[in-house]
Amino acid sequence: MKAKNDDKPWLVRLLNGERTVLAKAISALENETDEASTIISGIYPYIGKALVVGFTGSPGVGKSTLVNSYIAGLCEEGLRVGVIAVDPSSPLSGGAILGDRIRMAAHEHLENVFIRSLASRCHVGGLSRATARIVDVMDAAGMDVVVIETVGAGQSEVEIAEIAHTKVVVCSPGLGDDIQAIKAGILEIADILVVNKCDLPLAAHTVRQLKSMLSLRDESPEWSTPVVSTSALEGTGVVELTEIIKNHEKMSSNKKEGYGKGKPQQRVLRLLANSAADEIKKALLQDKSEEISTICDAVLKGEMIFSDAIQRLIKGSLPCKQ
Ligand SMILES: Nc1nc2c(ncn2[C@@H]2O[C@H](COP(=O)(O)OP(=O)(O)OP(=O)(O)O)[C@@H](O)[C@H]2O)c(=O)[nH]1
Ligand SMILES: [Mg+2]
Repeated sequence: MKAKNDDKPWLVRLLNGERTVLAKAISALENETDEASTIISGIYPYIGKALVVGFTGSPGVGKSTLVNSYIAGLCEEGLRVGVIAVDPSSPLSGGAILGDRIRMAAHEHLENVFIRSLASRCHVGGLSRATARIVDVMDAAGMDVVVIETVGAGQSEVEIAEIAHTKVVVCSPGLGDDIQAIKAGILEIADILVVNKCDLPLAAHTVRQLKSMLSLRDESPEWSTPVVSTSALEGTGVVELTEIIKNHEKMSSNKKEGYGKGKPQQRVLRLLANSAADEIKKALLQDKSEEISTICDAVLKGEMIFSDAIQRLIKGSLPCKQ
């Protein structure tokens, strides 16, 4: 490995897990600097080893506290863990960045944990891409597990969930917004449902409610979504959750398709597809040709259906198809 990268001393240091190099690489990817593309090309031969776990759920359900307990257990097993905390963009939750840092600070001194916060407001439209790249660079730097924490509120969270091998949807007891948010679609992405704060009243009721909602869902033959009760504050249920995450990972690794560990092809395809989409969009927006305005006019007049227009634009923007 070393000989191959003699011309890239930064890559050798990154692959050895040097924190300063990893931090710099993440910043370059996050800000899409000129170095970003060199970093991506450099790390791709080395990805596909980390297990990627997503924790999502409404604000305040205890995701950070739960992630904290989860990674403490992983560190005790001697594993290296990367954490990406995607902060809510709402100004109402502006304190979350600091809150997350403080709660996770207990691990900061541990050489085996690397935590990075990403502010979603800085990544309009590109949050999932930034997150995917940071996952990859943490993976290349030798993290055994990469945890992504997001607030389950919109499309970007669903996209981020696609990056994770195992999606943990967290809610807390009660009939409030959490259940509503879950009903609104987050349930669909859950591999594991957690009712956190099970030290509070109504937890058992919420578990029953979720189980009955799950019974209406089409389950895959390989995996029946479990509902786990935890109290991140008291540390109960976290060992069980860790075991279930491991089992889910084992199950998805055995599948021929999907995001099981060791299937980096899917991740490269996603990266290429996203980048290709960006390129096509850029080319189309800069294209002042007659053909483009003819297509737009035809759509405006109702003479061409949307899907046909898209097909023509895609074909026209790919040089190989011209
Ligand atoms: N009673 C109880 N409180 C908890 C538990 N887990 C977390 N909390 C509390 O719930 C509050 C929110 O916890 P966080 O971990 O910040 O929740 P979060 O989901 O990460 O919040 P955001 O990142 O802002 O969306 C804090 O005051 C925690 O101490 C639990 O298991 N039981
Ligand atoms: Mg949090």
